[in-house]
Amino acid sequence: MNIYFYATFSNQDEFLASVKKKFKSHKIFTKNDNIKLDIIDVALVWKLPNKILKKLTNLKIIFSLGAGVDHILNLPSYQKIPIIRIKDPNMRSRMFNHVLSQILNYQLKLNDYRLAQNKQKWLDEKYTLLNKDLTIGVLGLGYIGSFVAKKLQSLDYKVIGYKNSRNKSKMLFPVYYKNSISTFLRSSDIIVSILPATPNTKNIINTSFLNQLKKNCLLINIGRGSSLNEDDLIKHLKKNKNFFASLDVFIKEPLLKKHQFWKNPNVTVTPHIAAVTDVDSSIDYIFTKFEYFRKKRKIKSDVFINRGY
Ligand code: OXD
Repeated sequence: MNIYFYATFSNQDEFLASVKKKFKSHKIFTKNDNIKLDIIDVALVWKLPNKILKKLTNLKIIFSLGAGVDHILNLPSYQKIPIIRIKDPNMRSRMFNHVLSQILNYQLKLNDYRLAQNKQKWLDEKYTLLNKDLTIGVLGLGYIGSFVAKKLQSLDYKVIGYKNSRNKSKMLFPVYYKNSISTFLRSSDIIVSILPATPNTKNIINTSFLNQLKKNCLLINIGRGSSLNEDDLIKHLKKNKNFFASLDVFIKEPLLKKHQFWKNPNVTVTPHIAAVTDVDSSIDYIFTKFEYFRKKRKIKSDVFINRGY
């Protein structure tokens, strides 16, 4: 089969080399190959430009080289071709590690000591809460969110979840749906948002959402920047000096140099690194799905294309 690879990763050469090794009996093309794009059957992409997608007129399947698929669904030339996104246990373990690091940073007040160190100041010890004293609200309980929630629960945190639609699989912690979001927000000490970018999640974290949170809440966003109204958060931080945010995703990435988040002492900015795409395990995952498709000549999208995730 003819495969097209396009990615914007810093390690994309290494990634491509591994793809070539794994798919050794197939032809792999990139933007550096001067070919007619209508010969391509399968695309492995991260942030593919629309002008390329437009020319992939015989495409049968698209693999997203990340967890999210908004980078495909938002392309004007995308036409309901099955999409398979990476569901990689290594990716969700990394996501969990990132979330835990941000929770502990806040819970143990480690930033205060870091700031004091910058001034060579020996701070008095500060009282810190135990895991069992903290309620963590996980917003979005998909492949990654449900894993993060379960792991946090296994560490004794009180976990609650929020989902838009009722889940068939039973969760071992309370899950709130649709209109019960207020109870979910008011009960949480920490919110972890792992929402995909869809029309329903756009700006969901706005002034009304933030006002329902505790005044000293920590908001962690590792889903998509579009779910947070950044201006509303800036206003909220001005009024609530004990409110904290740890943001890994933004409306515009890279975050603009002049953005107020950079210098806000209550905001931790990380550059969309909560989980890098793991070269080996993600290629193994893609290859298994690819082989299925090659043998059966068809595959079901593992994305709800109409819902956007
Ligand atoms: C993503 C990813 O979808 O990094 O954001 O995989």
